Amino acid sequence: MVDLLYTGRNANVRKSSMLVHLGLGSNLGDRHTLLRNARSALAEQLGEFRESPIYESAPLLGMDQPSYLNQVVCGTTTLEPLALLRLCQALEEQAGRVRTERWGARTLDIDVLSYGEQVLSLPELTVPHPELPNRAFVLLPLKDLTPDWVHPRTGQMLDELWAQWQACSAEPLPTQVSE
Ligand code: A4P
Ligand code: MG
Repeated sequence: MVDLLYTGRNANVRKSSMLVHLGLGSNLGDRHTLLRNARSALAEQLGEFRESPIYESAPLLGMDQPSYLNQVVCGTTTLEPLALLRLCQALEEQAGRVRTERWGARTLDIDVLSYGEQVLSLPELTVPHPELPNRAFVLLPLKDLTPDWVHPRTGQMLDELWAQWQACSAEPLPTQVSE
């Protein structure tokens, strides 16, 4: 269980709750089970928890790695941004993630995609996730979950970001897969 550390009245907790989006990715091990376990753990931590369909895609830049499953989940939280990041990292650890190189294959990656309408640029955390507009495996599930979401820094709607991705990206299109 990854909880308790992140609850209670302390500096990690805010008074009002925020809608957050988290991007899940896995390309090592039993990918579906790893995503399912992460979803159940996050469903315990977030209010009004919702999950997108799962998408499969080749690694970015044609890297020599197994293909990825990706999914976006959303929900409300009173955790402060860095406490939310630490929760994500604790779940990555729990899934046996070993960091060898940046962008290396991983059992579980959980990126903080959005934190309410906040724009944050901290040493450990950039929100919205800077690569969000460049990734179909994030944009498509985001559109499935919250089609009216607006990027708080650029003011762009998801349809606009998606049109931009389609016009500019040479990456292969992810396909929706069932569990
Ligand atoms: N960090 C800063 N901002 C954030 C944020 N918004 N969310 C810092 C999460 N972490 C954030 O991350 C490195 C550092 O980023 C952390 O210490 C944190 O303080 P990491 O998870 O340790 O390493 P990483 O995942 O290898 O790096 P990064 O930059 O997060 O890579 P990405 O963005 O996860 O991309 N292809 C497909 N098809 N699907 C994928 O999911 N993912 C990647 C990795 C490459 N290719 C892929 C996919
Ligand atoms: Mg990451």
